[in-house]
Amino acid sequence: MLKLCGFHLSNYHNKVRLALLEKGIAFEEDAGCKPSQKEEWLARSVMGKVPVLEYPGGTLAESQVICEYLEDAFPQVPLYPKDPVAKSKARELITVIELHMELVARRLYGGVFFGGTVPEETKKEVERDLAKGVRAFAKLAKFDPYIAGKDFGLADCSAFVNLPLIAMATKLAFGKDALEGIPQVKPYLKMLGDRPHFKQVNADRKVAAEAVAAAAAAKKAG
Ligand SMILES: N[C@@H](CCC(=O)N[C@@H](CS)C(=O)NCC(=O)O)C(=O)O
Repeated sequence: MLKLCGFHLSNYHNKVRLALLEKGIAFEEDAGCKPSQKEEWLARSVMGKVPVLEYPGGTLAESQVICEYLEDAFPQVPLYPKDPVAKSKARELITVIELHMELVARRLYGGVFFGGTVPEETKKEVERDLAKGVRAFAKLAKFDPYIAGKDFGLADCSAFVNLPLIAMATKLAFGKDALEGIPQVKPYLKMLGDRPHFKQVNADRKVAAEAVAAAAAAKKAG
């Protein structure tokens, strides 16, 4: 049986969890795994990150690699279009969201979500680089009604976990949501949020966020 290891606050864990649920694949979950550079975790996750998928005989890291594996191994419910060009366009969209938007905005998270500060230089770099990612996203996103076109798919799993984080982090860092110029984003996320599996993953994320906030408050109170 496959096992997804990570935690419910992780956007990348949640992306894979959504793909597993939407594809109807039976899996176990260990939502108590944390990133670590210790040998013990590195033996399971090559970069020490989460998520990791355990399969009989080994582990696989990197959420997109895991999702591609799931597509190949469980083709019954596809999350990519059949047409090679449409499939590549969906992948292009995922790359823009994750590499050119989320990974860029991630440089703000320590400061805006975890009580640190974001150096002015970093803010400037993020603003500059994120503008390019957002421009590319605006060109590629279809909202028809799904992000890559008429059919629901993996690009929607990625968009759902990443766009709200990017919006929230930029609002906190710059006083302006980097996605506010794309008015379709909010209704689109709301539509996805009504899907039962998305509802479940979001509810679990909220519970995890509340637990982290409560632990931080308890630590502060001494
Ligand atoms: N490219 C990786 C990113 C995963 C990632 O950044 N996970 C975060 C948690 S959401 C993590 O493990 N961070 C700790 C670290 O980067 O060392 C993927 O798609 O799986």
